[in-house]
Amino acid sequence: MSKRAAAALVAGAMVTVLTACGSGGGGSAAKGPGGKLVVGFSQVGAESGWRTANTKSIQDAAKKAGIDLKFSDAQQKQENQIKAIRSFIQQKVDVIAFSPVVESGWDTVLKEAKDAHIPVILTDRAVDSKDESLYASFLGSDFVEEGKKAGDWLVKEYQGKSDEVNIVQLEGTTGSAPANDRKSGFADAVKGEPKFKVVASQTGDFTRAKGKEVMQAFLKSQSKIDVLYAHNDDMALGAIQAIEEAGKKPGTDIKIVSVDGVKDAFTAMSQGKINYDVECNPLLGDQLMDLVKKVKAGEQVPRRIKTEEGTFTPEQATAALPTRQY
Ligand code: GYE
Repeated sequence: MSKRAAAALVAGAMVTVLTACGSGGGGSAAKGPGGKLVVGFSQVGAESGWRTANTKSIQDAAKKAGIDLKFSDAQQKQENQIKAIRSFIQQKVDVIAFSPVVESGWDTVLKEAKDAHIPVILTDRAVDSKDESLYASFLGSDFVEEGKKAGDWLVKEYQGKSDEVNIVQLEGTTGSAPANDRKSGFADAVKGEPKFKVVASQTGDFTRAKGKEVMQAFLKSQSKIDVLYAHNDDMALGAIQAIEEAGKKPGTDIKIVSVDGVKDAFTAMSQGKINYDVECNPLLGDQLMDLVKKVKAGEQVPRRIKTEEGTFTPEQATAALPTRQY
């Protein structure tokens, strides 16, 4: 890089710092009891084991960091999240954090927060807003990468075999970042081999009940299913019940690859019912509280912070089970 380009970059970074100061230093925010920082957090809901672990992590971390957390559960509805954010703005919280249930439709309310000089941090899921000044940072997983890891496993599992592989897919919440990205990452990984056919794909809304219901329908409508790809463990666990009730063996008659890596899925893996699990780490609380403090102090923070995560075979899951936190 030339010296001039480097200087331009530094200047750009400084503008970002100044902007962050401007939006973070609202100044008039009402302090919580004992002068604590007040954070409004809008959670997606309580749809999965992953979500429960994520909520606990955020609540515990806030307590530990001495932050007054105003927690709101949106019950998987965008309108509830928009209402919660508006109420946080009215209450003049110091920082707003939220995990957007879907990717689109946030610009108006984010602009309202910006106009009120309240910085916003996205956690877990992203928004598709073009205007990057609407939020300070996004902390969460790379969902495309997760989908790719699931697809890469399948490619290896069926290496050297030429028969058609019929795949059914249980998608996450329609329009959500993890559903969109896990679908595209997976499709990308298997697209080089025409033997892989996604014969049915439908949303199970990231829940066990819906996962079971949709799998029951797949089992009725599809004459041959070789593989289930579930966008999260709860849907995979629901589907396992449907497969067993249909008199088939999950993990053997139908191979299962899933995402999250929650304890219940590891138990199912130790029983041979799930063949591969891609980890998605819900324990974002400490990192989030750290970010909140920095943003409020007007410090420069990275625009994107990715969570580190791995993958699990049944043997690895069985070994990890006794110490798994979620
Ligand atoms: O995979 C799923 C949850 O956004 C990463 O949401 C999260 C997803 C997670 O309901 O279990």
